[in-house]
Amino acid sequence: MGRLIAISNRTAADASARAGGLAVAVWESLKSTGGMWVGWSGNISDEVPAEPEVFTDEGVEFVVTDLTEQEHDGYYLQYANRVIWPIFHYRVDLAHFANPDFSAYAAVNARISSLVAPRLKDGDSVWVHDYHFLLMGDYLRQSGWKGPIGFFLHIPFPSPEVFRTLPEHDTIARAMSQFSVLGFQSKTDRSNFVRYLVENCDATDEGDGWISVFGRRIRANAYPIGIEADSFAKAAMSEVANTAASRIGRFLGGRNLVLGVDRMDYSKGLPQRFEAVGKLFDHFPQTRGKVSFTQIAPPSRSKVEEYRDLRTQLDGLAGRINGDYGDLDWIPIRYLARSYDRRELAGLYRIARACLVTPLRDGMNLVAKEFVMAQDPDDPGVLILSEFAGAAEQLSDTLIVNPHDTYRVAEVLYKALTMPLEERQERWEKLRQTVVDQDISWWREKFLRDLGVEAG
Ligand code: ADQ
Repeated sequence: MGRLIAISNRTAADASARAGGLAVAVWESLKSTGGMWVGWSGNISDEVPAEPEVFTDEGVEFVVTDLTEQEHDGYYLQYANRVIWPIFHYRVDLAHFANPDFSAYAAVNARISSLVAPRLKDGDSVWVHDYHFLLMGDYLRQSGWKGPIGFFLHIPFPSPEVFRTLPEHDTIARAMSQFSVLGFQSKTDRSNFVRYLVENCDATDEGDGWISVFGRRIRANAYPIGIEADSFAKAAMSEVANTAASRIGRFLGGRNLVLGVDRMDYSKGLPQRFEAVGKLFDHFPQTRGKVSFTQIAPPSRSKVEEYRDLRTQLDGLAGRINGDYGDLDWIPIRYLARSYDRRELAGLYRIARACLVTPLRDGMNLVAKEFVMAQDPDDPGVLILSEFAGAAEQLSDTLIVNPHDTYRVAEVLYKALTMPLEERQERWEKLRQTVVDQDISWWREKFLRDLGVEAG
């Protein structure tokens, strides 16, 4: 059996990083094949290191390298996070176009590829992750590697009209066509990619996932990512979860909890969500004093200007809504800009009457699935989910909203808060079944099977 070689911006070289669902899924596949994981060490050094750091843990070989300040800025902060991320999330208005950044992005793709190529052996399969490494297939092919290369995109793939706003769209699409299997989160993302190839590259969609393009046959499919469903359900009943639930319970004093949990990112629709909660109190005055909304959003990418602006905007909105509606003994909106342990989050999900998962665009959104798994079957809360999250394709039995339509979101939130127990249970049971059936192992096995890898 050949090895599996994973490439991602960050690896789980540090055992504590193996806690999340994705890291666990990749780690388990690598362990079962005696594989290798290649990526950025997370450190910055003055010069390009002559050699990567190489070490083995539980039979998995890690190959990680520092980036120089210039590489980190051009590849990671600028091109990946200020060009690809906004455009792939349909925020062309937030993209910063600057040519040298693409060179830095391409150079880091090439450098990581040069660490991988000499270590590949016949029978190996490569699995590249995410938007940081869209060019990796091309560089690996240039090095002479003819074996399978899979690629999974964790974020949306935009419609061809939006993708074409990326000045380097042609180079990127050609490079992506060098992968053997391309995985997308949703059917919509997959069809956007294929439509681009058909319209711009003379590709043919042969059906059953096969595309012929540039004289090659490649596969492109939707593989919606899942969570460790059973383990999350257990986490929600742990001691740590109970403690977190009783702490917030003391604050709520019998009021209903509406919860939001997101990395702080403009794709998550947080200002619109705050507006919708304000409209709930405005148009449904019977909810005043009876409902508290808590948004948990740890800052991310705070070196990027747009993320700092978002924080300021949210502070202003929460302040205004609390000023307008709050009372001596009631805070309508609470905003906690910090991280919580996964078991604590699970406890908060479990006690929430409703969860607002309303991104403007999201590849999948794992919070939606975590919320479902954390519920108490005797009294489940209600998930309100954006139609623009990849998760909406699988979780169509929940309340689906357009996050831009804030008045409607307020109405749907009211509906959730007043939904009879029987309806909540019926909807939840269907959602639970889907999240359990299509969990993280299902996702990994489905992708690796198409790549031709037998991994446990
Ligand atoms: P993200 O954009 O990070 O991931 P998401 O899928 O929601 O979005 O995952 C966030 C994870 O972080 C969840 O597991 C959540 O529990 C955790 N988290 C959020 N807030 C937290 C907090 N305050 N404390 C601790 N943990 C917190 C990208 C894509 C998504 C895609 C995933 C996986 O943008 O669309 O679903 O990758 O492919």
